[in-house]
Amino acid sequence: MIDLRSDTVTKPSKGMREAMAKAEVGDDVFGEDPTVNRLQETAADLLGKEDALFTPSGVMANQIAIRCLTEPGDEVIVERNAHILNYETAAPALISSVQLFPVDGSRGILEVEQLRAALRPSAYYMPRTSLICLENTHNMAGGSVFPIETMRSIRSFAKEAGIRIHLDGARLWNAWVASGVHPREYSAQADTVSVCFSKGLGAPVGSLVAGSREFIRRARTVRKILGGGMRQAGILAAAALYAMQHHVERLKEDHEHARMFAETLANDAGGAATCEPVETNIIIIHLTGRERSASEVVRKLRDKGVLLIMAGPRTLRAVTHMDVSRDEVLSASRLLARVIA
Ligand code: TLP
Repeated sequence: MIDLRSDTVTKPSKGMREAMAKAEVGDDVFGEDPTVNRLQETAADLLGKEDALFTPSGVMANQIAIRCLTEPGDEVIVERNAHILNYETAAPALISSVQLFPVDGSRGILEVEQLRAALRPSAYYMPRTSLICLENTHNMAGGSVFPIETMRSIRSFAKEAGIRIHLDGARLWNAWVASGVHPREYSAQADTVSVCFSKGLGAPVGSLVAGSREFIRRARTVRKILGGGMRQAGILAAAALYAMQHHVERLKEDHEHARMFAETLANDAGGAATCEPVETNIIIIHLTGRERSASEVVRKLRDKGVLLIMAGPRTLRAVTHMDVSRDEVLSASRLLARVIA
């Protein structure tokens, strides 16, 4: 099977498994796992934040940030296709008792004027806008990279308005490699930032949230409330450290493969599909022919040995990653073209 459903499907490499096997461990609920501590220090430094906290998932990292940066009854501005709004099971309502206010971005990118319009005036009968969540790269917009200049202007607008910013940087690594902008620069435009090691970087489990020392102190309590306090988690932190050391630069291969997938599809599909511009490792494919639905295409492709996911009734998503080769990506794209042409 050529599995392009997500970059989460990768299996740990031999080198990564060796690093995991050798990891020094301790009880992280007591703060005594040396490998977890090293990961948190390394990531906090890379992200230019005072401290960081290892979490079992990206969802937990995002939800901890929302819980710590809001009060019950607040409103949080998100982009309409954001992961936090669509794929985190109404967790902000359940965990933080907040309401999400979706704003339509252009390829996931929000502009200051839109945020200004979305900001609630101060009135006792209105919710209080307290947080903006941004996503970089933006998953469902097709792996788009948030322009650093736009982030800077959002940051200064938010500061003036007294609103905090959380950055869902599950794939911030891909943004870094594609744009050359250092993660520290992106994360300087937010109060808190989450990153994932289990997507393009190939670790089996693990994400992290970074911010001020005071934020991480509260975040540790919220992680515990959510059942995310782990014990000898150094085995997982070792995979994350290995991933940061060895698997960031190679993301450019995934980006090249994704571009090649889209180009091949454009050549071979005879206008039966169009792709969102490919900036990183995610390809969003819109079916233009009337006769096929996305679910039918997914089924037919599965029979031919290729896995993709549906991103809408007539939209598909393919994601390149370290466990698929150039030839496999090429052949998947040709098979897709054959199914839909
Ligand atoms: N995204 C998954 C699915 O949930 C859609 C994927 O296959 O892309 N933020 C962003 C931007 C994400 O894309 C994801 C995972 C998360 C957060 C959540 O991470 P996990 O799955 O570790 O909780």
